[in-house]
Amino acid sequence: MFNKILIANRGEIALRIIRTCKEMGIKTVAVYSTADRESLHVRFADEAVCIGPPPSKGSYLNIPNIIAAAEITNADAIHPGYGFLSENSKFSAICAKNKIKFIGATPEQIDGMGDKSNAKNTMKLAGVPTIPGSEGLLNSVEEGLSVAEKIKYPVILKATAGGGGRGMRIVWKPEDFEEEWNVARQEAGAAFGNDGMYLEKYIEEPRHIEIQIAGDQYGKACHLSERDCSIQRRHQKLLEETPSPFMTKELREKMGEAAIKAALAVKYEGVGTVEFLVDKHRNFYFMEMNTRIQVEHPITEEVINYDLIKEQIKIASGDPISGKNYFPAMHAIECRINAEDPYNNFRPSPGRITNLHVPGGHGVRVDSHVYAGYTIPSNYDSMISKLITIAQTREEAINTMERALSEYVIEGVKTTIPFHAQLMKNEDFRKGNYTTKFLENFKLV
Ligand code: MV4
Repeated sequence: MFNKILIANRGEIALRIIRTCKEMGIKTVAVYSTADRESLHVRFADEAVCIGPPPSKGSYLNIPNIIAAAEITNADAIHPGYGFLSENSKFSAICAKNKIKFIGATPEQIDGMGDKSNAKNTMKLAGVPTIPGSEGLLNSVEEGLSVAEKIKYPVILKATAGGGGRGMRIVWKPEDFEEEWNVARQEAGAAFGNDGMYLEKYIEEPRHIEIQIAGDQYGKACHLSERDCSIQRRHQKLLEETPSPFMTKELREKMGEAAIKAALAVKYEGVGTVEFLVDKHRNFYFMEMNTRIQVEHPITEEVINYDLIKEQIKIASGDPISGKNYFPAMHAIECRINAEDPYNNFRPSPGRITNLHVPGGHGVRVDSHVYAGYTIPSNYDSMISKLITIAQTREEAINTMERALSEYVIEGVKTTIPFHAQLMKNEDFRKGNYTTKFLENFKLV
């Protein structure tokens, strides 16, 4: 097992990782920018090293400074959390070169999944269902038109270097194809330095359902059931829940087996997520694979009673997994409480939290790094906390969430609490009747 882990992140996830390390008897090193001097991750870690100025480029993305911090503190592993360097293949390679264990994927796995057309091809060869479309990248507009003719409109052009909703164009009819193709390629070239495009049938009103997986060094992989992440706004998730209200026992088994195939196909070591699009007929298709711990991991932890960060660290240190699959015994919901104004296009609202009362009681978990008097810097994401409720049934988890949201007091900044409070009362949400289009028609009053 590791002696000391450096956490190359900030905020709630840095705290989350430090907490598990403490329970495992592993020493911790925090790194921080000058904007985070007063942060709890700095105080809770055994040691802390300042790595640069507030902009991420100079600090949380500054590879030489983070490696230097690991060297001077004698850390034998680095946990990257999510975001920042968690899916940076160069960083993964540099850690390996410096004999520091990167708690995440190999450079080959990161690059293999980062190229979306390549990832899709790998999954197709492994027998994971993929969306009908072009075989790899398109070589010309004519080829695109002919594939679109075959699979029928609407179709979607995707940048192979995109992902997470970036670099996509929907094409509804052949007359529009050439124009969309030109715009898409130009945008992808400018944004990613790579204008490779591929084509798929456009799935209308899908659900985003992802499967949590774990794999070890000994060729074993298992799944830990699903999370429904369909409640998103402009590709930003606002609420996640597990089990998915759309799930059936049969679909879970099929999607779970497909996710395990995906993990085995890339010899995945650690915890990861396989994202699927699910259509109204419950056909499911591989979308992307995330080679990191995700923001929404706590809801899975709560319904299967399993510490995913601990598992991640154990796998990285060479422990085998049991290989058995895990199924939800409870229902859990996560609301992302962000410093954003939901009445004003979710505009970021950084600043000082002047007064704070955090909800508690039966079935409530709050993962957060903030305290009364804390200032949310404008340099990073605007998440204040993840409010998670756990209950025997979905209805009870929603009722607990409604109660917890009503107790939550955060003064000094605008938050997404009013949005979630209204969502809990929404009839379609209550019925579990929602897709990725749900928030487009949701009016906050
Ligand atoms: C799609 C799609 C419909 N059809 N692909 C968005 C994120 C990126 N990973 C892929 N995305 C989509 N791909 C086909 N062939 C619809 C989306 C999509 C979406 C997917 C998941 C969650 C929210 C979404 C919002 C808009 C579009």
